Amino acid sequence: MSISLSVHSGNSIGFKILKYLKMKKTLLFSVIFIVFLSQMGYNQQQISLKAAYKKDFLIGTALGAEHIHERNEVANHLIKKEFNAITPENHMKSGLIHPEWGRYDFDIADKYVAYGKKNGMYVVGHTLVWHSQLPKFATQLQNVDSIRSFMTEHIKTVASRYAGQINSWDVVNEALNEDGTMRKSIFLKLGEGYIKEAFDLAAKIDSKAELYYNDYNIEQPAKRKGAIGIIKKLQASGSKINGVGIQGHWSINTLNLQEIEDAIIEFSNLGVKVAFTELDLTVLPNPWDLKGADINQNFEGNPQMNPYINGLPDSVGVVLAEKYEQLFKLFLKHKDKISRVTFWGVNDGHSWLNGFPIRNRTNYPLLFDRNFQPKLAYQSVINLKK
Ligand code: 9MR
Repeated sequence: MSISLSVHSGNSIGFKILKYLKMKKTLLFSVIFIVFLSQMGYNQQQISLKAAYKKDFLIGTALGAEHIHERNEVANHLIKKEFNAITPENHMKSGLIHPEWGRYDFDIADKYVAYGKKNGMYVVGHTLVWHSQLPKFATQLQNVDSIRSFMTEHIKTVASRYAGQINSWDVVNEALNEDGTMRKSIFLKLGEGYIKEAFDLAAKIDSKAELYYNDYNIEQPAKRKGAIGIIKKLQASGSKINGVGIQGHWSINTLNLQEIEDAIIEFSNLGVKVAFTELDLTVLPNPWDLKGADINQNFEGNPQMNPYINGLPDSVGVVLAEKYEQLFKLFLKHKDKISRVTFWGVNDGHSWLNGFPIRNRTNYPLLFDRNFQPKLAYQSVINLKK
């Protein structure tokens, strides 16, 4: 700024103007400096889960219809900033995508796949064969031929529609009982070989997609043994299986790191990748943790079972952060075996755990709160990489 004023005395008008302009100049520099500082702060916030863990494994989230439709700008920004992998929480399940025999509703699934592609994300297909969330007509099928034709037509139609666009399919979901035996689902009426049939068909239709077996509690020894059996049988018969998905629906009260580590090692020893596909940590009491509680008892509305309706106490937030830190430390220790860690939901408000196993509760199982703000648990996961 050039100032050309003749200054005659300290009290002259010219001097006052000069003083004023100098003040303005100082003010301008101060403003520039503050903007610079806040820009630095903003840049620091550019840290994200996906950037922090870039060299280790993918970091994913499950998307509901509201996210796929990009209805909430804040949620949308957060998803793109933090995650590089996505799973459709519900909209590729047969009950939604295949509501009637021969009729498919691909609308939201198409948008989901397009969203992943547009944002350069790893796109998971969830799931081709699952006993739950079946369309009503499928639950009524009785004879083996119609069950087989439902399963094969479903896989053919859905997998071929997205062939080349899905990075990995959860081909079969939750085929096991807790003791490691096969779950008596409608698919088991086809014999245990239905798993091989499903994997082989998926491999034939979409040769590019990685194929996973996905289940919960398979870190626990008995069920893990069952999952190892499934993987070994597929491998022995020449089927393609790339990975196993340990869902990771755990609790801050009962998290068992030793079992998780044993499972990572044992699955990886079979030559398959290990993914944590549906991670969340409930902070609420579970009916089955209460000795003597009747599981069929209706706990809805019971304040003892829903203690944090007005917010998560700091002390519990700290425990949640510690548990997440321990888990991610373990994941990092075995990063050579782990392909992806996906959270089951974007933020606490969205989590299925607000409605299960007791309806209408206020749970806090994820890294982002109901206002999409990172929690202490987020910091603890990020800090491991600093
Ligand atoms: O989070 C999903 C919830 O919105 C659905 O109501 C529920 C229906 O069974 O499925 C939930 O997701 C499940 C996932 O697809 C498979 N593993 C267990 C998940 C939690 O139930």
